[in-house]
Amino acid sequence: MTTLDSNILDALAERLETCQLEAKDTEKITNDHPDMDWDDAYAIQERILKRKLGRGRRLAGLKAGLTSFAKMKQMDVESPVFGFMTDDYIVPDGGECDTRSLIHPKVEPEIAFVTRKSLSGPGCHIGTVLEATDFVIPGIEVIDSRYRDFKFDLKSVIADNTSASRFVIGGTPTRLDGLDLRTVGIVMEKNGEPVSFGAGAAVLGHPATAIAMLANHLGARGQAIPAGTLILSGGITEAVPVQAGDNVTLRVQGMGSTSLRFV
Ligand code: OOG
Ligand code: MG
Repeated sequence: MTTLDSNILDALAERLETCQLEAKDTEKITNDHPDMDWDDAYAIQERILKRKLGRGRRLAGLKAGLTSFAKMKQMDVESPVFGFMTDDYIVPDGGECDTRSLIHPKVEPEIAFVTRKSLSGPGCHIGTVLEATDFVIPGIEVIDSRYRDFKFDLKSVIADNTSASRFVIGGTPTRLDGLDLRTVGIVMEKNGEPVSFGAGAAVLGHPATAIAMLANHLGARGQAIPAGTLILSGGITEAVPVQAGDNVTLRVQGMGSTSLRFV
């Protein structure tokens, strides 16, 4: 049950989406609404999605965030969050990302899943996810909190669609048969220098756990993850700030690489 009035939820969605569209920051919304609850936060996020779909945008994927201890520690929060990406967030592999449309972008190395069967909760677990996965592929998420100095609490960041702003996937779509995602290594490079290192297990012990948590989260709302959905499973390491001129490449063991350039 939401606690905020429907007009207030609409106004907060408009405020946050306008910040995104105009690349301007704002104070975290819990400053004005300290008693808002989780349902309010997700209701605001859902209204942002409705605004975009109403303008003809298409859903491009779903995401889990704050799924690694490195990320939770970096952002000083303690549990995963879920969000969405629309088609205008897609950067082609090797393509450009215009920093003028962003506030203070950071990049995260992630493993993206694509499902071949629908996943629903409650009761979804890593086994269900592995069985329903078509392939995994390297992905770099560009996050860009609409909150001043990237400072927020969990409810504020959920309402702000978990800072989602752009993403790129590329490399080799890889089947899970015989692949242990826990020990798959990753290296992210900025301008040719390695800046982040990690392995799949950094994400909740196994990145598929993040997908199961998303299915269970949606299940509690009467929704499911459809077959053919792209899902970002969450940053393996801390996010790294970027600016115009930066080139970022993510290499994932056995899965090739994906990259983008900031202009
Ligand atoms: C929230 C989004 C975090 C991830 O992969 O952990 C996220 C943030 O840190 O701004 O996308
Ligand atoms: Mg992320």
